[in-house]
Amino acid sequence: MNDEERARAIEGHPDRALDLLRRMIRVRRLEERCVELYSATKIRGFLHVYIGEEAVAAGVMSVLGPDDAVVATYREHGHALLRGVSAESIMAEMFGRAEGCCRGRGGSMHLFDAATRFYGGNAIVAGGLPLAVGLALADKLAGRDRVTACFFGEGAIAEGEFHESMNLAALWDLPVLFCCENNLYAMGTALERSESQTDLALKAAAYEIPSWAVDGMDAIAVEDAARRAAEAMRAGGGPHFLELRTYRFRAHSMFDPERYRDKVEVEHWMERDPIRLLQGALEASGRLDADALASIEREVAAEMDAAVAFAEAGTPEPVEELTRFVTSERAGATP
Ligand SMILES: Cc1ncc(C[n+]2csc(CCOP(=O)(O)OP(=O)(O)O)c2C)c(N)n1
Ligand SMILES: [Mg+2]
Repeated sequence: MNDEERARAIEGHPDRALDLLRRMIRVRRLEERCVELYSATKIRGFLHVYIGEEAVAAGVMSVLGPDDAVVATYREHGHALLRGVSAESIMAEMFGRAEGCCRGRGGSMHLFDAATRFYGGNAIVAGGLPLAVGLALADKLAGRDRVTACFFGEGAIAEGEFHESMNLAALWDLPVLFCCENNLYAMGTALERSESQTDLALKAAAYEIPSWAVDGMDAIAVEDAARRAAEAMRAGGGPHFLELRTYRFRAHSMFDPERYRDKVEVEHWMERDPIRLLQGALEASGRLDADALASIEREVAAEMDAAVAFAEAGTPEPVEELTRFVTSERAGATP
């Protein structure tokens, strides 16, 4: 999408564009807090931030309805937030508090919330794909008109689960929106070092799944592609695949010395920061001024302050409860 096309899209739907900006700012500010709190050892364990990739979750999530389902990876704080899991419940989970969305037992990589149909938070690379296929199969068998959006990194493409999932989704015509977040690296491994074919849309095409490559730094382009795919799927068009070309601005996780990519490359991508890109386009179209932006930032800061305060005041999971929920507590379930 060039500048003119983006300006036209903003003119067509100014509220949608502002909403996308707001969504991305919420995700960015949430994760900046997480990084600070990690350094202050309030958050422990692994932490993988999505900073730089926000346009992907913001764009896709805005075309889903409340009955649709979402499956994500361990880089999922933003997906959970935009799906409707509260910042308080996410932050409490990060802190390992009983008030967190998984009672503090999941942490950063395993956010989960059945009420919003947010099915994780999956730490196993490609592990979410068969889950998404199963959810979509259940919906199809029950005659429910729903879409399951499945987010995964390009590293998942090297896994057998990716190929099995694509095949079954296509074979059974299941409404899965495969959203490949291609940020060019799987930990320290560049895509061209692990794949003979780096055009990922071709992989989906091999399974007869309609697939498009999308500028993943442009929230409007992502939303537009996701909307077209979701509409086709709701009309019975079967699975669709989006390759969202994006970049993570930070290290893979908090323990990554980043020896595999040079600063010039990172700076080059940072020039296309998805938040600045959309903010600039909105300003140029006269739909956003400094006051309006400051007011979004103020509201988001208040939301994140409240989330941190909630997590701080939360209760650590009681030690005597640690083995609870290892097995089901439903009546008749074997312990
Ligand atoms: C099956 C499996 N193998 C290896 C790992 C270790 N691992 C964690 S993240 C990661 C890289 C995944 O990269 P990608 O799918 O591109 O996602 P990104 O981190 O770039 O978002 C690997 C290999 C894992 N979690 N699961
Ligand atoms: Mg990757």
